[in-house]
Amino acid sequence: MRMPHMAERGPELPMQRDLIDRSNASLKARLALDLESLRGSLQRSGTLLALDTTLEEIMDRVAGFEVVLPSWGLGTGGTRFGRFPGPGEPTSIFEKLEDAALVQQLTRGAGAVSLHVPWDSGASRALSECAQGLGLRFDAMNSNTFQDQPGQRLSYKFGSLSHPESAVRRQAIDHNLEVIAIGEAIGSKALSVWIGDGSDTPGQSNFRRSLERVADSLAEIYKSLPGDWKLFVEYKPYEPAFYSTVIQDWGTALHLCQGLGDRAHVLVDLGHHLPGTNIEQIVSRLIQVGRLGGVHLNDSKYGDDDLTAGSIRPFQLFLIFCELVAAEREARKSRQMSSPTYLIDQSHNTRDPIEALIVTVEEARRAYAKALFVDFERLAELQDASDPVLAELVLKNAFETDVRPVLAAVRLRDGGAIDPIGIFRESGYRLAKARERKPDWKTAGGMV
Ligand code: AFD
Ligand code: MN
Ligand code: MN
Repeated sequence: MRMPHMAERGPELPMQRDLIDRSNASLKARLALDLESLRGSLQRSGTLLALDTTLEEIMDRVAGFEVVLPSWGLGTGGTRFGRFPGPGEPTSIFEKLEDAALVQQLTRGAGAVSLHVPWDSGASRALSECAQGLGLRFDAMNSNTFQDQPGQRLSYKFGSLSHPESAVRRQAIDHNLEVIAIGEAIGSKALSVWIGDGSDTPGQSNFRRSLERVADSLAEIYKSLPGDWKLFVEYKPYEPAFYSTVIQDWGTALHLCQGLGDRAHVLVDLGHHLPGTNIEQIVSRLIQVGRLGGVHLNDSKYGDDDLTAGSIRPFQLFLIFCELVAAEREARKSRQMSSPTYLIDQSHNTRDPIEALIVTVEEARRAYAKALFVDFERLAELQDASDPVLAELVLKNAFETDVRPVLAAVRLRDGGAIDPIGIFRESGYRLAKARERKPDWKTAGGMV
């Protein structure tokens, strides 16, 4: 008998509750011991006392830390050489939401999804209902003017928002307005703009004219932004353009945002930096000028922007979160900073996307939790006393705290899984989906 399609039978949570409960029951006792041993070691070292906090308070903060799942990260991505989709991958936005809900059910740290238009097209009313039923909400919307779509009137080959011809710019602007309209219908509150505009050879385009044109195009979009929306401007040093990118770095993105208005913010994609860049300092600068809108989590070894967050440079990820946590602390006092959006932006080429996302939610929370163990007051004293050795140790001590029991205990407390990957494998979810879902070789992934 054919299983009714998700869109037909209405949403229900994808993972059976008793499977999660059974697995948790078998691991609970060990987790409790691990948590107590961490508490003991934090008490012996005086860490909790110095931070004037409790493990429970730390757990509450971690529970409040959520990442947004990218719709394009739920299918197998690809490289410019090809894509190797696996059986049971989502073939529609509804099925992507189902998979996202599974990640959320197991991790309890990923209650929102970010859509990419036109990769994710579909009836918005049905979409809202489906998301609501699954306990998900929609975060920032992404427009796409870095590809030509079938039947598109004018090509983006030589640019979109910066194109020398006004008709092409108009088309790209209109697309962004359409994305805002879709977002409004489903409760989103932000538009993320990333453009591939740039040049492949010196002389191909005029640096200043291109930037002016992007500024003008963005101003048109900003004018139509609903009052309670934000505009995120993302930068990238190269690719797909290999000589120059129009919005190539945070300076250019900041310049654009400052020209637009208060609701324009810079989006920092961790992989969009040249090797060796001090990203934590960039994050700090943007916080300082009140323009950090969000972070796209991923990692990079060479010039890529799609490896799992924290997989290559976990210490750097931790340092970035230190800046964010420090700012959060200060903002709590002054009630200033609105928290940035934390979104995963990875392409999963050889791993199961659900597993890769589960691991990434954990990585992001791990870096955040470790940053909560930094004694910022002590750090400030050591900085003022010009004591680099002890200052570094304050950071290293926090970084070396094994927060795994905290993360697992938070998941357990919130109804998630102590061992999400184990349960996912045991459930045979993919296999079941492979029978139910029709393979679609064209399903968009993160090919960019
Ligand atoms: C690509 C870009 C950029 C953007 C994403 C979604 O490199 O990171 O955020 O597509 O548009 O990965
Ligand atoms: Mn990105
Ligand atoms: Mn990217």
